[in-house]
Amino acid sequence: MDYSNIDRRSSSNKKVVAVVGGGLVGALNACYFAKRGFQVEVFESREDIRKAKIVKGRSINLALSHRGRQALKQVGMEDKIVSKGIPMHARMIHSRNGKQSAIPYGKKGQYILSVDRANLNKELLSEAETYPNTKMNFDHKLLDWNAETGAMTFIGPEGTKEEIQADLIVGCDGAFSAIRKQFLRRSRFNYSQTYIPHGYLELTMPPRNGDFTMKPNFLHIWPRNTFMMIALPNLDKTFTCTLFMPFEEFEKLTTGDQVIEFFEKYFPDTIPLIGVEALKKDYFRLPAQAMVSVKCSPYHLGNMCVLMGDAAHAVVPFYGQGMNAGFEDCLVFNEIMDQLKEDFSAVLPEYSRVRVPDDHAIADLAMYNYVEMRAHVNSKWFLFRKHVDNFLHIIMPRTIIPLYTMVTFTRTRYHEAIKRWHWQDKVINHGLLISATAALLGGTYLLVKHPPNISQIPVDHLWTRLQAFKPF
Ligand code: FAD
Ligand code: EGU
Repeated sequence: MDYSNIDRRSSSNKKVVAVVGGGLVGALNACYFAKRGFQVEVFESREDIRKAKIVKGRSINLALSHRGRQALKQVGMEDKIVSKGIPMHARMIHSRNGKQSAIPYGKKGQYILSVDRANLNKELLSEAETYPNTKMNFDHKLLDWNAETGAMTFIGPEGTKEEIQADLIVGCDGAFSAIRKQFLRRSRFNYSQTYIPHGYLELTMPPRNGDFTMKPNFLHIWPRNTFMMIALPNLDKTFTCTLFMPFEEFEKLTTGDQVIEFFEKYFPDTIPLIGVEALKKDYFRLPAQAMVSVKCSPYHLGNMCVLMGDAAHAVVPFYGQGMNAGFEDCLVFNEIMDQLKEDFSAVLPEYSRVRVPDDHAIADLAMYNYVEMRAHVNSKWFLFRKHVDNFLHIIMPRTIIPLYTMVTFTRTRYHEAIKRWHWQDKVINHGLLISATAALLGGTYLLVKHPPNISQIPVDHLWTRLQAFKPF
């Protein structure tokens, strides 16, 4: 086998950064390191998606919110991405009887964006390539690397092995990270992964007469406890629906007719919008996909390697934060690079110290929301909870801020958001306790002050009633 040995370390005065994985986080990271003047090499196992005919991704569109936008802004990409996103100002809750209710995300300027994953990835790769100090290596799959020497082994386009060295390895190779494998062999590295019993399946709602079939500027939700569907709009006026349900339920539906029967029961309003024949076909196009939650720590290995994005923290998608958190990783790392003057031996441990608690917090929140939605969130409950949250926020705007608001529309550190949420719960419970006590005391006072005249009820009447009461 042809074995090329290329040491790409510090040939010039700037260090070489190898970004492994050219997905969303890898491509954004390439921009960050290139902007700082490093020699950036991106290694991506797939072919260049800008040239690919069929793009098989994990989901077609994603919700982009404040954290992700801030990270894009830092490399000058916010406007470009936002201009191709579709604002979603509210959720649209679909009840089983077909009733729809909108619940705004916040005030007028508070909206999230539906963005196309493939387009976002392409734009970020092209942006990274505008820097002369970036080199893209597609069709390069990392096989393994040596944590002692830092040497990485890739399988190149012709099936040849290439060994490559860099000054810093940035592992952005997703939930099943090959870079992370070497971390697992180290002492004092913590790792856990959990597959949830649910899978997901994507279905497309085509346009009708050249227009959207549902209102476009909403995140459409069909909450049905263990079954749930979500739909996000696309620029081509389609919606991508994502059906979440337990794998064992997916397995029960084996024929087109069973699928229609199932949809008639749970999502009847979507059948004419997807189309009976399309639904029967689309449903079986791909098997349901699994969802995994991965937590680990630390995120660095010596002064040589660091993990970001799903490679560091795969989260279940029930907060719409996976990519946003991954993008914020890049932003936080960049802030620390400024503070510690690009000294990797100081930056890497500091990044782990700062970022682990926050990424673990969003992993926990997403899992908590999954459990919560599955346990008792139908459309009535969802509407009720959001109204209560919004009401409390309106009467105490500075004291009570809904959790999703802190997560989605601020850069409040995720772990601080959880703390504040617990604190708010206490405030609300104290408020309820005080109200209840006040009601009790007030009631007692009124009873003492104005005692009701019991003698008005005739005693013999009571006696007859008691005698007539025969429990057996
Ligand atoms: P990936 O996107 O997985 O990219 C990893 C890249 O590394 C890929 O290009 C892969 O080909 C490459 N790679 C892998 N192994 C190797 C190797 N050995 N050598 C070289 N390259 C390699 N997040 C949100 O913020 N909002 C949402 O609305 C949202 N919705 C979601 C819905 C669903 C159904 C799912 C499953 C996820 C959702 N997410 C969402 C999460 C989001 O998809 C991920 O967090 C995001 O894609 C992570 O980006 P990444 O670059 O870290 O990993
Ligand atoms: C799941 C899959 C509504 C895209 C969480 C809300 C999601 C997304 C919510 C997917 C829900 C759930 C929030 C946003 C967003 C809500 C959020 C979830 C985008 C708490 C493409 N979630 N998602 N919460 O508040 O903060 O609207 O696949 F149904 S965006 Cl599960 Cl804000």
